[in-house]
Amino acid sequence: MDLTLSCYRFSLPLLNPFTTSFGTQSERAGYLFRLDAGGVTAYSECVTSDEPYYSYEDNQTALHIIGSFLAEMVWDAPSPETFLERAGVIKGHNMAKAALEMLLWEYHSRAAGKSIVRMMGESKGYADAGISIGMSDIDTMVKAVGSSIEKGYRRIKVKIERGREYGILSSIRDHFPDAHLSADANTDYRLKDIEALKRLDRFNLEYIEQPLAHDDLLDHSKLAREISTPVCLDESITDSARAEQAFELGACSVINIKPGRVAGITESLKIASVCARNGGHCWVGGMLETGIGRAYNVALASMKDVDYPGDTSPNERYFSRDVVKNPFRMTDGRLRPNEGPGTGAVVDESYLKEISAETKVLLRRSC
Ligand code: OSB
Ligand code: MG
Repeated sequence: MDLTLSCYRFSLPLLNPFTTSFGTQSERAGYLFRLDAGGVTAYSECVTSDEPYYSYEDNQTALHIIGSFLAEMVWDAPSPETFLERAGVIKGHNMAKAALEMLLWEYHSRAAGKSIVRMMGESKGYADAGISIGMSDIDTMVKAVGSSIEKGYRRIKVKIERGREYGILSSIRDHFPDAHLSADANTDYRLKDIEALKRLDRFNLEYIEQPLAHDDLLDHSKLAREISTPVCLDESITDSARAEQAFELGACSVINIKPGRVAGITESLKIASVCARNGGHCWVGGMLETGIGRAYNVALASMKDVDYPGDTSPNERYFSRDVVKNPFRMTDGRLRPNEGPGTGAVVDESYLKEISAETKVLLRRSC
């Protein structure tokens, strides 16, 4: 069997710039991966971006780790489990690992003629859709919340930052007293800011996402005891062991699962069951993925243990034209995962070439 692993360096402009407490993103630029073996083709997406602001990984570190270490570990198209055992020798770099782990999930489900959803486990058959709204002036944010509610999104999350949290959330609450609302701080606060966070209790948020440092559990557990708003962790949860520790400490009651952040689908599924076992809740987040990464996220978000609406919005929210020919549509605030085989994403190969500055073969083997 001949095997080829290749990557595309792509960029796609976002319809609207996306502002979080760590900066503004106006395009999605990164790497897509393709595996060809035994007549089967699979695609995946690495969720890193050009800057190491969300986490320490960025596009360059991911390509370095993949090109220099991980690529050779997929020479025989191993199962995701076997790949993770091999990759375990490398500390961290979960986004780089996830790009290949997910590629192997898709490869094996395509080879078996099954959908990735069926390979993952028991599905609800749909994913409840929420939206993540970036920061801008208050009027624009209030309008964005209003139009998202009209479109049928089941949960509205807004980005906040130190000093702007009260203004943003009080205006939104004034206009939409009953909205299912949450706020994502992307690590902008510390325990010394606790008074500002306590003042948010009056807004009846579903949860506040990652208020404190990216690698912290202990201070979150102290915060969670002092505020009535439930705490949701994103950046801090890097694997299922950390998820167990978070529940043991009382650091959170909700987890935002991003397959990229936790080295892929295998660990994402484990985290979902950790949440269920501990009486917590979870949902699937996003990293502004193209239709390739989105197809994995929607499949995961449809799993039975994923019980809250996620950030998995339909493709049209992000790009005027996506790299897939079959974008997700939202009906009644829900997306249906593709039927497959694999993720079911139908990649528009000529458009993918158009948006790619470079294509590179990382591994070619006969086995
Ligand atoms: O913290 O969830 C986050 C986007 C980039 C980096 C971090 C985050 C996000 C989002 C967007 O909130 C979620 C999405 O719509 O894909
Ligand atoms: Mg987040």
